[in-house]
Amino acid sequence: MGIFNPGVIEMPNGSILLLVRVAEQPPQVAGQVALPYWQLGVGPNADWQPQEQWTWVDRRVLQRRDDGSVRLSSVSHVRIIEYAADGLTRRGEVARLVPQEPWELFGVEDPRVTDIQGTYYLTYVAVSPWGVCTAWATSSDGLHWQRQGILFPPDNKDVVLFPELRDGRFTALHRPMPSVRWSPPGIWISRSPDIRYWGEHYPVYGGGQTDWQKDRVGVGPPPLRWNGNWLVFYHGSSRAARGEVGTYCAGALVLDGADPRRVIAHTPQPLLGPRESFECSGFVPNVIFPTGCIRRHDRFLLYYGAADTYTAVAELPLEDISAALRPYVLSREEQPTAGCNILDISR
Ligand code: MAN
Repeated sequence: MGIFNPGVIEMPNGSILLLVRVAEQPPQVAGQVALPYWQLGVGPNADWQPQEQWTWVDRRVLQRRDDGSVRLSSVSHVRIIEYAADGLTRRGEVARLVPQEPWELFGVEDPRVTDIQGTYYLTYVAVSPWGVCTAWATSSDGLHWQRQGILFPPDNKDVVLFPELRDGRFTALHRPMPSVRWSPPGIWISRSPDIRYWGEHYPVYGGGQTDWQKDRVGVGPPPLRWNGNWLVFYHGSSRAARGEVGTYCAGALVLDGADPRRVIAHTPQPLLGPRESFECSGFVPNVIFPTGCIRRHDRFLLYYGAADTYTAVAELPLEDISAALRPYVLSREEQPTAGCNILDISR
């Protein structure tokens, strides 16, 4: 169905590894819905159930009528593809990560990789009857991964680790998704002395006041150093009619280097919105979902999923990002719910 939302590693020898999400859908059978899962140790499989018992939430998600439980319409695994140092010339597949744990039964999705002191830390979405968790794995070479279990319990995704420890602590940005909508799902920060036990939770950014990011926001690639502060590329989605997904665009935040809970600057307009045909049509049209980034002198290569179908890359000159950034003027107390319209809390 698609190959998208890539995590990126720049190897010491200069080559680039893309960890891409491969999504598959089972064949449709008339009068039935196909509910895919990964048969552990075997491969992708599906349950077929009577169509009248299920309804579509959107193209990605089905909901059971009697108890409201949900299933995905596709099941994903990760393939690791090696590219030349230009980040564009494909050499070939070098490894795979397929579901193997009970919390990965409905797929592994949206890998992000952070290099921390010479170890690669992979955070990825693990979907199962337990819900949408973020799990993690480590590697010294980007090819062989040791699974480490669940990092954040459901529902939580868009989890990235900072590449540096601060006061001896790991820092993560993540996006909890409570089922009760006090405000649109926003980006939080947490710290850990050992990456296993997390605390010091604090909301960072709730989508600002602009329409393109009013439905939800989530971090893309790991934070990058930016003039002593942190540059964070993220996605924001607009509110959509029921049954539709909305438009996903990429923006950037600058977080305070001394206190990354504080947003210093943001991009009121998207840096990158769907425009090309491969971004505007596909399994989920109008999606730009950044997940990896490497720096090349005066520009970034931003890797992203396009329309939940393709893997794409955009060159962003540093000066264009500088020009798009504006001071973030909301007080810290206002930030978490900045995307929430208090008169419209029905969603
Ligand atoms: C969710 C996830 C992503 C996906 C976007 C857009 O955030 O399922 O993997 O790319 O939606 O559909």
